Amino acid sequence: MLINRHKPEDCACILPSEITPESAYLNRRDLLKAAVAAGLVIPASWQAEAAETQKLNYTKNPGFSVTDKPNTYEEITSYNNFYEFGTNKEDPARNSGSFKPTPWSVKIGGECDVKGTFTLEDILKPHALEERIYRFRCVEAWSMVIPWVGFPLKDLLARFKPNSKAKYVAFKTIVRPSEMIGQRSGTLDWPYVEGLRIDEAMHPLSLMIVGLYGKTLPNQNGAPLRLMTPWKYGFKNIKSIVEISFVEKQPPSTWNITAPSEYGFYSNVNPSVDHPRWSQARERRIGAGGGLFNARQETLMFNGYETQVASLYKGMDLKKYF
Ligand SMILES: Nc1nc2c(c(=O)[nH]1)N[C@H]1C(S)=C(S)[C@@H](COP(=O)(O)O)O[C@H]1N2
Ligand SMILES: [Mo]
Repeated sequence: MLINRHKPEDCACILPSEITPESAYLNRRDLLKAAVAAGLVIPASWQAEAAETQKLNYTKNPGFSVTDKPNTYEEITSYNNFYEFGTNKEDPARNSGSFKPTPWSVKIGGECDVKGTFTLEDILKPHALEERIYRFRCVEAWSMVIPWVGFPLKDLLARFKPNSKAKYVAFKTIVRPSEMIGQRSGTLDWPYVEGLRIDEAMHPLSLMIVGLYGKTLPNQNGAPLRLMTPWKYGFKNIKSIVEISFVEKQPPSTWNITAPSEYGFYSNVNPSVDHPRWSQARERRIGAGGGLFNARQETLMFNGYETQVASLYKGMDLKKYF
């Protein structure tokens, strides 16, 4: 999402001068594993971090899953965009080790009958978790396939009884500069904010995500709660959500307010509408053959979810509402 410096391709090209010795990449979790392997006695405060991700109970939902080969856990958790922890792809894994996703609560408000602040446990309690393997397409023209664990956003939203003025849903990420090094500088206006039209939010593909590969979310992927709308560019999928509100007017979204000519509110994956500085026709699947010239594949309309979501945008000029 770099604004001026790079073509999207460049974001993934590591120059020899940028290669850091492996030891510099070791995060607390890696150190912990190394310590355990070495038979060292680990202080209690560190042991808590060993249990950072926990196993979840869920059922697989093949009807809502693609059959593409999923990316590895390593790929999904080490190549991230989460500017609260830095702007490079490896920063979130490296810098999020001391972020505390528990305890957590989410404030619900706006045009709805049921409002208040709910603990994560309150939020999750009535929902059965499922695994869905979704395609994921970043606006920077790379992609992954990710086995998420979550539950339909519509089931959560319905509990708060939105009223007839609830035309959009707005989301906010936590602001915690003491644990989020990127928030100590003004790369973006914090908090990161996003929004969906209410019918997009209520679409059965829209998920609240709490895990991946059967375990709770690692911090770098948006612990403990993040959004997933697989037909939209990655940046719509706001991480570490602390506020959800129902609103009448189209809410602000971080990349749209940062660079409105480059990132629209809708942000639907669309190979025929180019970003002003690069083509969106193709994408580089992370992990699919290494090197600078690794395989690119065609980007599909609505990221391959066209039959499910095209009706949401009937009659809209998608070049104007990009
Ligand atoms: N709060 C917050 N949410 C965010 C971002 C961010 O910087 N901050 N980056 C977005 C972008 S650009 C992408 S591509 C995805 C990346 O999600 P992943 O790291 O789990 O693959 O998160 C999105 N959600
Ligand atoms: Mo992205």
